[in-house]
Amino acid sequence: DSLEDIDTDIITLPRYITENQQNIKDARGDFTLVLNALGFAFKFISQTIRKAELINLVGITGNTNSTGDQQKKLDVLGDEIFINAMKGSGIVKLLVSEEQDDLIVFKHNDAKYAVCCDPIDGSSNLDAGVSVGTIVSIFKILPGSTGNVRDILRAGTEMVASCYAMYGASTHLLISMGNGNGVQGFTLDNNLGEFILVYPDLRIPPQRSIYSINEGNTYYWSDPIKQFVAQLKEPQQHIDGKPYSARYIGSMVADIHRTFLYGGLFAYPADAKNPNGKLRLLYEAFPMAMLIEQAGGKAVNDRGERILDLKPEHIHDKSSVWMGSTEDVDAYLRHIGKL
Ligand code: P6P
Repeated sequence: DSLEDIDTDIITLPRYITENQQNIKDARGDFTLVLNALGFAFKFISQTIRKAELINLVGITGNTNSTGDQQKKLDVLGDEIFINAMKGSGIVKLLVSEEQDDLIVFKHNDAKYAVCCDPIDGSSNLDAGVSVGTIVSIFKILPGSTGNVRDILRAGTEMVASCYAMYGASTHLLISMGNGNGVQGFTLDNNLGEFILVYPDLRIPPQRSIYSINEGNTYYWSDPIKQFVAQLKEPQQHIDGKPYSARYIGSMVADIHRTFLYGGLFAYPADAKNPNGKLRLLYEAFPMAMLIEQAGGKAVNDRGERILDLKPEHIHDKSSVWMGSTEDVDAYLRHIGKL
């Protein structure tokens, strides 16, 4: 593009925080440190994934790397990157990771935040070149706490922020910096090494006839869920007279990202194999529910309870989820008599 087309007034993630710190709690210092550490972790994981994909391609030709060492599983790498970035921030007291059985408490004395994450969600899809992501929820530790499980076994409404990075053709970051601050969408400019604001105050469409669910589980669903999904396939008289369209990627970040941009309904119900659902509350359902709600959508479980009102008993607790455009989630709530 020609020189005069260059936008010289771009809003980077650090600039966004600085310009909006009056309504972002703690943004005068500590919170900014956490967000900068998150930004670094996402950039590092993004670069590692692209490098790993390249290595895999080399691997296919039968060459091995110089030392011939076994390439670490990418989700272990992503987890190490994330743990070191949070430890290095100096302001995160404890960390819950999908990859770690127990929570990790850092030695920092005046650290104030608890971070829960799925470092590379959907990693099983990587070899197929499907977009994967990192999902993060952030709590402030309780007053006087020295960092323990009580800081995060709380209702989702007590989160101070949530975000996800999606490693697709580009690396996208959607973030909610506290209740009422909406959702901001950034895209990583690899040359600058900065996340640039591209979707200020992102709003999810109120309705879209797209449903996103793994129908391979149909046999194991309860009858009300079987009936609800079956009727999505019939002409929708009250909307446009057409049936819903099916879109399922099997990588939560990719399915939710599409739901943000196009609208529709994403669901992972409980079934006979997963009686509490498959998705984890602290680092999948909670952060996505906060983002969806802050963008004007809805997020409930099979019983129609608001996800953010739930409270985990263990750090890896699961929940069923129905989330996305309000009118489509409401169709489910009406079906189960909750609306
Ligand atoms: P299924 C990926 O493993 C994951 O945790 C989410 O990213 C995704 O939404 C879900 O599981 C897919 O599960 O059973 O449909 O393959």
